[in-house]
Amino acid sequence: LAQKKIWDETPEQKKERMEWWTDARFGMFIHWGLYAQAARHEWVKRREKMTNEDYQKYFDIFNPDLFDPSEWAKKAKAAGMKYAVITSKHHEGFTMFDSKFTDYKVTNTPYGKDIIKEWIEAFRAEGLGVGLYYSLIDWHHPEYTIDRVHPQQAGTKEEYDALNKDRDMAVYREYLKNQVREILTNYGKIDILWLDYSFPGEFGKGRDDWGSEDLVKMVRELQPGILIDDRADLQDYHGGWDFMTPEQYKVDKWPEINGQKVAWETCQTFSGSWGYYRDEYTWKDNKQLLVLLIESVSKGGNLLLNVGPTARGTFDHRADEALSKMGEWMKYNSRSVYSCTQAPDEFQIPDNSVLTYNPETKRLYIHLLDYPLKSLRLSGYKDKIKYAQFLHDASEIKIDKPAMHGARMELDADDIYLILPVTKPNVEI
Ligand code: JFZ
Repeated sequence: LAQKKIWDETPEQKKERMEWWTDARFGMFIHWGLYAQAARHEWVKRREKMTNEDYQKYFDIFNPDLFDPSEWAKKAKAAGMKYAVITSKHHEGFTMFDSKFTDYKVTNTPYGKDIIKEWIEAFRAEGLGVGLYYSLIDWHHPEYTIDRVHPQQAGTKEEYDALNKDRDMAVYREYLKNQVREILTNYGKIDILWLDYSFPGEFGKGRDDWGSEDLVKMVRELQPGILIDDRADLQDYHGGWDFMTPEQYKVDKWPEINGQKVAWETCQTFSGSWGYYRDEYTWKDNKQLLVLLIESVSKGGNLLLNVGPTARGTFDHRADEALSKMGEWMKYNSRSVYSCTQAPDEFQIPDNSVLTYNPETKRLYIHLLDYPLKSLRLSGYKDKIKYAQFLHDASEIKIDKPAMHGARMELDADDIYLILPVTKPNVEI
């Protein structure tokens, strides 16, 4: 079966279009909307079965007086991130940009200004790539057919149909297309479009509900350089998407489709929810976050690490601390991240470590998750390594046989040993 074509491009052209992003490896996700005020998950409206009337209070008082996007951009940059993606509209249906097609928008709240415009200008000014998340799902639009699990709880197919008899997805489809056109027309060059999400099935929604084929064609015409995620249900379309988005779980190996390795980006939260959640205490520690980044790169992928800003427009102190820790590590170790990817198979992975590799410089980076005592055995590395050094201070690491006075250990002729100082250098992980 021939693939349907949305975009004409050779694999080489695609690789070139995506290169800044595959080199970048590390970005910031930002989930921000009215739900930041509830401060208990971006799905709060659904979880607590709130009606539009219940939710209205968040619209009426939205006023993030401390919002300083240039401060956010500086923090992202200091953490080592090269791009960022912000929610221009999440499932709640509220637009953080000025739109001609709705009144349910930031410019009609007490804040009164176009947050997306301010955000894009500030992030661009710091040299970061800019991306816009746009929710396909919409819990506010009057023509969007209510999804099965909803405040009004349609259980059976009949109940579901009855609930939606006066709603017309074709009208919503047009609305969503109009808004995507707005965000890709009014703010200059946009690097990434992050559509979210499809859930095909009897009660589900997918490409036909969103008009994905049409939508993505328009996106490519408006922004030929843009990168699009894979959540509009267009897997089988050439040009329908650019990267896969495994979420909140670890990837075992570089994902493939028909034997071809595909570009991917995992998005991850600090604490579990995406929107600001004041009372959530399941925060990942610094090492876990670093390992997420390193492991992603080691399997050819990117990490999009999420911050959920508060309703006043600031980052939670726990997010600030985590970001600055990442930044400290990146200051010394980013060379093992940027432009790096999975190491060639000829390099066996030592215990408790992760390998990354820069194919241009042909440098191999060994990330020791657990610092070994005195030496590191590299099985089968003989004649493959010319020189070894620590990354944080560029000090030489001798390649030698380990000191084994009186020991009767067999040394494999293909193995080499890195002779390490006893004391672990004072750097993160
Ligand atoms: C979606 C959103 O519902 C969520 O609020 C957040 O924005 C996140 C980034 O994306 O959640 C999803 C979407 C898709 C899957 C899981 C959660 N999925 O395909 O497994």
